[in-house]
Amino acid sequence: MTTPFVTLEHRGAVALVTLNSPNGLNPLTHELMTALGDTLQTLDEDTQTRAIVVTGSARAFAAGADIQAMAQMTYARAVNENFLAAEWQRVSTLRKPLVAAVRGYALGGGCEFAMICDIVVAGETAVFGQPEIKLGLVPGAGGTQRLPRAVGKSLAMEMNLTGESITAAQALAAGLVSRVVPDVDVVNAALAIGQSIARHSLPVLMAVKAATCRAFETSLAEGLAYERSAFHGCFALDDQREGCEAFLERRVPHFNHR
Ligand code: DAK
Repeated sequence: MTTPFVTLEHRGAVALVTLNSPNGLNPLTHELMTALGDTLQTLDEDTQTRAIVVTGSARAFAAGADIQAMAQMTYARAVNENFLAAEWQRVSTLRKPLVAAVRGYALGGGCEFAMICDIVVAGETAVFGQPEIKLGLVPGAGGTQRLPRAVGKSLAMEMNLTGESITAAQALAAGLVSRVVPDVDVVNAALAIGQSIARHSLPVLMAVKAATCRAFETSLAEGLAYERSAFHGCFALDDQREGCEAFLERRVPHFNHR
């Protein structure tokens, strides 16, 4: 399912989705977001796919929402048409693990989309920022919510209020990304993480993602109760029995994703 804006490749149970705008900056236009949403939704429903890697070009993961479209936007249209909300809702509610492989600019919605992903791998020259303030805008897809949860209040405030970007090294130190690798190795590093994820049981992977995401949305007591319920629920799966038996028999488990 390759479109002019999004390229899709399959590497076994790992899907590689590449944002693909002509100048490599990947402005998140309506067309690109629709193609991305269609692709990710299809992969989320595909039982053969267990992890998804999303990347951009060497120049940019994504340079944010389409400033051409926003330059002409009015308050009435933004509210009445629920501007950007529906297409972003689709990419932020996926159940499968998403790994972002970030090279170059991840700005505004580009940084926010990386934060929607579950794991972020960055190239050494990657740049993360929320420059919306320079456009007279508040970040709209998590810059004021996911960013402080990821990097803490002080750095999030500095990024959101100044609009200035941070480097990959700063992003690693702050916890925005899980690792930094040479630019040329970013996609392969993300694919390797994807392969390491994809060897596990699909329903358990989705349960782990759901429970971990819960940590950012609820109290500790409620999150722990959710986790305990998810843990108990695993005993309904053949894969739980297989995983434990394989350990005891000193062999590799063969999960059937049931
Ligand atoms: N949109 C449209 N065009 C863009 C663009 C963008 N985001 N970014 C770059 N371009 C265009 C430039 O206008 C230029 O077009 P031409 O003049 O060639 O026609 C071309 O791409 C090349 O750009 P530059 O000449 O500027 O290239 P440089 O290498 O010098 O600089 C740059 C690259 C990425 C640093 C720079 O282009 C830049 O700062 N871009 C803007 C980054 C930015 O401000 N992004 C934040 C946008 S606001 C929401 C969901 C999402 C959002 C909000 C709500 N909901 C769910 C409600 C997101 C909002 C945003 O992302």
